[in-house]
Amino acid sequence: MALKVPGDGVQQPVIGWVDAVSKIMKPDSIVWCDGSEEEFRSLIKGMIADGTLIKLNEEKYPNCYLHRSNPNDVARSEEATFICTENKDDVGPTNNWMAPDEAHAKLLKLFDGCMTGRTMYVIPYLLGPADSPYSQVGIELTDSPYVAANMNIMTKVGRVALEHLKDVGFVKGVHSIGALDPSNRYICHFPDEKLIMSLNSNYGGNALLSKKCHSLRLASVMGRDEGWLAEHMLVIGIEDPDGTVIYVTGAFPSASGKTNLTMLKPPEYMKGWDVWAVSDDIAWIHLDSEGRLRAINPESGLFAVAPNTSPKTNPRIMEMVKKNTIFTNVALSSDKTPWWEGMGEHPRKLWDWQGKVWTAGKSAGSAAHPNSRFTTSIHQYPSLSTEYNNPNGVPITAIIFGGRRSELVPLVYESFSWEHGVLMGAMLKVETTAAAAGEVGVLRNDPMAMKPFCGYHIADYFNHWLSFRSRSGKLPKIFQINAFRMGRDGRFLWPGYSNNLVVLKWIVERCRGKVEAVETPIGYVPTAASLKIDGLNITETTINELLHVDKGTWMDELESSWLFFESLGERFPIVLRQELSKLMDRLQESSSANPR
Ligand code: SAT
Ligand code: MN
Repeated sequence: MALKVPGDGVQQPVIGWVDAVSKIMKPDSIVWCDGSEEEFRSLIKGMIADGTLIKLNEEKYPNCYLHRSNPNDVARSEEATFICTENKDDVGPTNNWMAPDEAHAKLLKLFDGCMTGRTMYVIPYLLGPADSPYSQVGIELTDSPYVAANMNIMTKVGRVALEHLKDVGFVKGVHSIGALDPSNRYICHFPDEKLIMSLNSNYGGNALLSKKCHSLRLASVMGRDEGWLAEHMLVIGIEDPDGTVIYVTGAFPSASGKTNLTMLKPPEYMKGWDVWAVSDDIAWIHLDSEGRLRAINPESGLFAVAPNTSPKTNPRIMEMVKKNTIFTNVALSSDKTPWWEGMGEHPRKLWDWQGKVWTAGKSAGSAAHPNSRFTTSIHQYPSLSTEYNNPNGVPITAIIFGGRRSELVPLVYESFSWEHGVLMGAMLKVETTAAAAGEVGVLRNDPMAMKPFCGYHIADYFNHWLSFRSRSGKLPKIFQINAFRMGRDGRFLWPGYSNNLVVLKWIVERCRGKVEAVETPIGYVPTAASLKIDGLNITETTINELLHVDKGTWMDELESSWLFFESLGERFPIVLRQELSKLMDRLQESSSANPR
């Protein structure tokens, strides 16, 4: 099939590459995506016609759709994800490795003719503001109209990308649904070629190649080489009652509340405070000429977890997803509205995420898949930061690490230094969630929430973080938070959601030197009084429990981190070894850990 190129403005390297790939994939037709509304509607129309999408209630959820995945394809497939570099040592023990030649040979065979009978969509996308020096272009070739429609929401598709491409190169992404065969599922990254090849999955993190594959795995390697950071972080502006806004980033593992924190609606009792969203998942962070870290959001949309979002826990998100949204693997009520666990009262009649009739108390499992998602434009969010599109990004005053820990980690604490903060991030362990295939609730090392996303040796990544110390005297303060600590009765101690603004307020005030803390062996922990606020319904005993630093369990934690660091071999930075020893000494010297 001869390649037809639309109008002018498509550069020769793009044409040459699309032509070469199409000769292998052999699609019946090729559609160049322009990112228009019209194109989106036509993709949707086609998918409704062939059953890929179900149209939802137009009155209650205008322009909203439901997609049901193949049950074998509902989360990221980490075991099928590879980094392909010449030298195996460069990917480290937290990644799967495959030699580039072997990967190319294997994939060439599998990709051969895989788009026969299908349309190949050419999706030029821009990540980041149109006029930013930090933005990047990628082109994804896919046979999935679901991917094409989602990319239209998640990125800036079309001419805007091709125009940006004039100055720089582009990341190449090739994706095919194939036969959705899990035994031949591959998500391969080739950092040296700026190439991604993904086959046999149609799930977000495996198939929307702009997201984890480009914005994190490949971009993290570019960041290492060029002196910046690509992070699995939210970015928010926190406004105080004086109207001053400071920006913070937060690294939390998948499905641990990043979107909820980004879209937080202040509680009634915190008049004058607000939270402005810049990013809910990914931050590209560069040093500016004055030595400040500045973050941009490469994405234009959200692909976020639905369960537990409700008018009570997060009214702002509920409003946002009521129009122009694609839902994936949620349940469906008889009035064709979406439903998920934690949304509120259970409707009388319901179809589960696979389309089977579901009855509360009788049917097994959950009605919505625990990793069910919604895709929606970030521009629909009413509290989007006015700085969202600032080409220079927003200046970062604090970095927060977080995640799910039912014990050990206090509600919030601050590191003593940049190096100690990097250790805090490196030691991050979290309970696994449904965002990746595999067991849920298992504690695993997830340094900086980047375990599944760092495209190179994690010890080199720690070194890269440490290198910022010598490059700037204005680095952000580093904190860790944990809203998931449980009491002996197995219940969450902290009310979470909008109340998390109390924790953010403490962080803001620490950055301004306005609030006290107790020096403990692990870092600066708030005094109970500094978290007390009229309206926050929690006893002082519970606050103390949330802030408790237990010497014995911390010693166990350090030992297990030590083992993890040992497994990283010689590349593990000596500075972090020293920080860990210092932390051990401080704990050993203390009688009980919280001197209060
Ligand atoms: O499925 S994604 O990888 O896009 C989301 C996540 O797991 O963080
Ligand atoms: Mn994520």
